[in-house]
Amino acid sequence: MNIGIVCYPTFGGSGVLATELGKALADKGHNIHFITYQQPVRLSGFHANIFYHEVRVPTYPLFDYPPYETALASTMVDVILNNDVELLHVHYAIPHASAAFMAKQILAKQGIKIPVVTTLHGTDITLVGRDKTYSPVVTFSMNESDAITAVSKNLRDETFRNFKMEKDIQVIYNFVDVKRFNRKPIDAFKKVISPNGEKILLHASNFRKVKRVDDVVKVFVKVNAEMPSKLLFVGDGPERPYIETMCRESAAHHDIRFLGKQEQMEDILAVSDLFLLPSEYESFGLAALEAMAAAVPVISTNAGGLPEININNYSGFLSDVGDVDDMCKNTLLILSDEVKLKEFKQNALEQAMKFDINNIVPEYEALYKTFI
Ligand code: GMT
Repeated sequence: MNIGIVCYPTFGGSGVLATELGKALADKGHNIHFITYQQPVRLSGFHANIFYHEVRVPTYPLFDYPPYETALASTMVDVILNNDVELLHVHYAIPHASAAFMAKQILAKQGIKIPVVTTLHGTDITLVGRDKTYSPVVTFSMNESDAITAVSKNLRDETFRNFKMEKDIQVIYNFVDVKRFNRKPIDAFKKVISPNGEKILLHASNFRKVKRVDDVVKVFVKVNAEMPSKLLFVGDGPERPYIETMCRESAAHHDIRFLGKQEQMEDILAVSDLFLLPSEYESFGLAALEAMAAAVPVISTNAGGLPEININNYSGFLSDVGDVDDMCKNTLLILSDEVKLKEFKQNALEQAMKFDINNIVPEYEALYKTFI
């Protein structure tokens, strides 16, 4: 098949998932055309079946806001016409679904029918998309898609609750390549981070308010007072300066490191003992799944789709949003007992296997085949 994939090229979960999907489909022999404004971060190296088409948004003195959506729709039309693309798969509704609708209409005038699959990822529905500034366009363009998928049951339900849907929504979960994430730790790296064998806790996100990164710090400060431990932060975003200040002023500041944006997550996960994700909401929690694939148990909230992935008292623990004491108690429970830690690590890996790339990608292929 010849598939066009539209996504955000950044470190966000939707872009990561879309890129990994494209790579997996290309490995299976499909031709994949990425249409984005920048090379996606997880797309590197050469692949015979992968093509990258950059959306250029020319500036003009009149434009305070260059019309990205118009440039995107025009690029979609151009790529489809010149590469025999048979289906467009857009990730994150805003503005990709409405741009796809526009492209579809332009092509229909030329007698070309292009099916559009829209995958909802989370904040496009639960935060931004619900805002009345965007809601009418998001509702319309979702309903005009030929198929809609959501990354968890919770996100599907949230979409039905918040939008006037005229179409069914298929749940296709996020996935992970377990083989890639289940790595041996690099001893030298571990030694640098925890020279005396301290337990390593990890948080990775885009440091937005919805992630409640301050709760990570609160949990760690309590844990650190009870046991020798280190905290690693991966990622960057608007809350980071505030979080860095909070860390500096805490009693645990010597045991906290900010690694910034990282591409080799698997190497960092391989040396980690526990992953913290205290989000206010997660449609799925791809970062938690990647941790579990590296046999790292997860301490998370029970918000959104997280209970569909992280199983309480099995692959980790779930707490109410903001219940820092409970998260601390659960962290200590896992980390202070080597037998328990080993058991949780094994469980986390087993749980991740249910979402392995080889189980989930065929679901997308089957969906495409209903249109092509
Ligand atoms: O995690 C983020 O904030 C980025 C965001 C995105 O849209 O890029 O991620 C969302 O999509 C991921 C992939 O489907 C999900 O695993 C994340 O849970 C979801 N984030 C939220 O719902 C906050």
